[in-house]
This record gives sequence, structure tokens and C-alpha cells, in this order.
Amino acid sequence: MLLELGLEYEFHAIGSRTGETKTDEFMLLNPRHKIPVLQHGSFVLTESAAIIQYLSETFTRPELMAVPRNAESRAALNEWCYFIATELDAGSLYVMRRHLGLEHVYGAAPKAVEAARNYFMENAEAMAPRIAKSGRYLVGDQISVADILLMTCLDWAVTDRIPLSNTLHDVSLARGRPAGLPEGP
Ligand SMILES: N[C@@H](CCC(=O)N[C@@H](CS)C(=O)NCC(=O)O)C(=O)O
Repeated sequence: MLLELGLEYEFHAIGSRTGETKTDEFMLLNPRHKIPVLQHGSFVLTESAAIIQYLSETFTRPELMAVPRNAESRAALNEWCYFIATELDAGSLYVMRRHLGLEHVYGAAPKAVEAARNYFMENAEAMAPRIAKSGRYLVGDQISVADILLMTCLDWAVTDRIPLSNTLHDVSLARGRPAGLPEGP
């Protein structure tokens, strides 16, 4: 979001599970020892979705990015954001991440991993026709917070080799997949 908005920023590389998220200094910023954290002046914000939404509203560039101003269009955008952040990310991909790759922290749970993979596919594919129909962006004809959240999940799914329909796979390629990531199935 910082790049999309062309903002100048200072990046501090803090590695997860390296101990860097558990220093006294970092724990003052986020007592849950999680990255990312945004510091904007004296304002400190955690939770990636909240961070990108805050940036999009604080540094609004109407010519670049959709930031809904009325309740209905904001609700339509939020519907996408909450769906992606809760159902696709936290409820599916992050369950897989926790129990496949981070078993030493969260424990092995192969059945949960399998169920989470299926849950991702079912939910993403249910929305695939709407995602494809939306055109280049999910809401209107400009990029929004929802597109950044969706692309994060689709890139992650492709990297994790979760089977995607041609529709979703094409969306993941067409809507700005960063170069250098492995090709999907
Ligand atoms: N819901 C949070 C999740 C953040 C999160 O889980 N971050 C991981 C890295 S992707 C982390 O900081 N792990 C370090 C730790 O648990 O100590 C968000 O979207 O910001």
C-alpha cells in the first residue's frame, strides 16, 4: 500500500520467530509480538488489513485508489475485505501455515491442514465467478484495499500449490503477480 500510494517510508526488517518480535522495544509496539507494525508519527497500528485501510484513507489519492465515502459502497468493500481476511487468510491459509511448516510452534494437525485446504478451495471457488466478473479490480475500476488482500491470498495459494480453477489462476496471473514467485500448478 505504501508503494501503491507512492509514499516515502522507512522500513525496519523484523523477522518473525527470530526473537526480534520479542524484544522489550518491539513488545511496547505490539504486545502480541506480531509483524507488521506501522508507526506514523506517534500513532502505532498493528494488523495488516487495518494498516492498509488506514493508509488508503489517510493518504487518499482518488485518481489512483478507490476509497468509498458512503455506507453502502464501504459495506461492499468491507464484505470483500472481511471475507478475504477471515475466511481465506486466517481461517484457511494461516491454519495451513501454522500446522504445516510451523508444527514445532503450533503442533502437527494433518486433518486440520487438509480441512483448511478444502475450505480455502470451496470458499475461493464460490467467489471465483464474481472475482472474474469484477474486471481488473474487485470494486469499481480502481485498485482498493480488497485487491491487495486478495492478491496476497492468491499468491500464497499458488505458492502453497493449492489447486485453483483456471479462473482463479488466471486472476492471480493477470492482476499483478510479482515476478520471481514460483508458477502455480
Ligand atoms: N492478523 C495479523 C497476523 C500477523 C502475523 O501472524 N504475523 C506473523 C508473521 S506473518 C508474525 O509476526 N509472527 C511472529 C510471531 O508470532 O512471533 C496481521 O494480519 O497482521
